[in-house]
Amino acid sequence: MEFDFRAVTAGFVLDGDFVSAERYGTGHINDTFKMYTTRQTYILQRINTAIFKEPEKLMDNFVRVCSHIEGKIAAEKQSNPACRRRFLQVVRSKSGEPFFRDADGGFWRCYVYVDGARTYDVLETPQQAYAAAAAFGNFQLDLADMPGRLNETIADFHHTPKRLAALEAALKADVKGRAAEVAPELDYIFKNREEYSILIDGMERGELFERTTHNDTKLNNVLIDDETGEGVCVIDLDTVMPGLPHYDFGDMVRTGTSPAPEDELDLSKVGMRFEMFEALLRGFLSGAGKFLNPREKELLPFSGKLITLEIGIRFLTDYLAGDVYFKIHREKHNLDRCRTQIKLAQSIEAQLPEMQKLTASL
Ligand code: ADP
Ligand code: GN1
Ligand code: MG
Repeated sequence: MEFDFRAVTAGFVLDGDFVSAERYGTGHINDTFKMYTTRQTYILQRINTAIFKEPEKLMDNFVRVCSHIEGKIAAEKQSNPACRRRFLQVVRSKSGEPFFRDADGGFWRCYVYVDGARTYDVLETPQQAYAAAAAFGNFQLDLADMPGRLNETIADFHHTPKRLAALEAALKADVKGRAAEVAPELDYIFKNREEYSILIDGMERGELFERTTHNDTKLNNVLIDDETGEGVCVIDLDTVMPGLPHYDFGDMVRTGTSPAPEDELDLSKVGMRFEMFEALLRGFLSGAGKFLNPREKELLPFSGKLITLEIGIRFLTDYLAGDVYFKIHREKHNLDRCRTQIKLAQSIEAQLPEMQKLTASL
C-alpha cells in the first residue's frame, strides 16, 4: 500500500520539513517507516488497527510509560543530555494528541529516531544478550512503581491455554485445507499441553504476580548502542500492559538464544545456545532480580520453552487460518516460523535441567 506521507507528516508538529520516508525494520504487525525532515530523523508508524482495536488506549499506555521513565532520569537530564535516548520521545499532532488520524482513518504515531544505536534480529555475542536482557529487566524495574494499571491492548495476549484453543478452532475449521500437512507439528504441540497452564495456575495460586511487562521482548525491540554495546532504549511499546515477568524473559530466550532467524528453513541451524541463555538470565536478573520472588525466578527457564511454543502455536494457527495475522513474505512462511519454534522448544526442553541448575545457583 502506498501512503501520502506529506499529508500524514503535515498532521504532526515536526522539526523541519518533510523530505522522505522509507520502510524500516522487520516487524510483523505495524507499518514502520524511517522518516527524514530537513532537520531531524523520525520513526513513523501506522498502527494495525485490525489487531489493536483501541489505538487511543494503546497510545495512552505509550505516553504513560515514556513519561514515567523520563521522570526517573529527570535529575540526570541536566548534566547528561544523552540520557534522552533512553526513552521514546513521542511527537504530538497539531491538535495536541500523541497520534494522528489520516483522511482514510489510518492511525499514525511518530517519535524521534535514536541515533547511534541499532537492533539485531539475531544476537551475535553473549555481551549483546546481557545488554539486551538488562535493558528489559530494568524496564520492568522502572515500571514497577508506575501508578495505576495500564490498558490491556490485546486481551489474553499470553494466555497459552487460550492460544491452544484458538489453534484447535483453526484446525477444526481448516479453511485452507492445510491441516493434514501439519500433523508432526500438532503432535508436539499437543504432547506438551499439560504445561501450558503452569504460569496461569501459578498466578491463580498467588505464587506469581502480575506486573507491568513489555510482552513482546523480541530482541529486535531493544536498541543497542553502536559504541558502548549497552542497551539504550526499549521500543515497540504496543503490548506494554499487565503481565508476568516470565512472558518477557521467555520471549528473550525464544529470540536471543538461537543462532538462526525466526523463519530459518534449515532446522539443523536452530537450537538454544547455553552461553546465550546464561547471559540473558544474568542480564535480566541484574534489573528484575530486585523484585522477583524465588518461585518466580525458578520458573524463568521454563518460560523460555513455554513462550517459544506459544508463539509456535500462534504461527501455526495463522497458517491454518490462511495467514491473516502475521505479515508473510513467502509461501508457508508461518509454517516455517512454527517449525523453528518447535525445534527451538525441543532444544530448550533437552537443556532445561541445566538451565534450572544455573538459575538456582545465581
Ligand atoms: P514493528 O512493530 O515494526 O516491529 P518497531 O517499533 O519495533 O516496530 O520498529 C521497527 C524497527 O525500527 C526496530 O526494530 C528498530 O530497528 C527501528 N526503530 C524503532 N524505533 C526506533 C527509534 N526510536 N530509533 C531508532 N530506531 C528505531
Ligand atoms: C509480532 O510486531 P512484532 O513483529 O514485534 C507479535 C508478537 C510475536 C512476534 C513474533 C502484537 O511482533 O507477539 O511474538 O510478532 N506482536 C503482536 O515474531 O502480535
Ligand atoms: Mg518490533
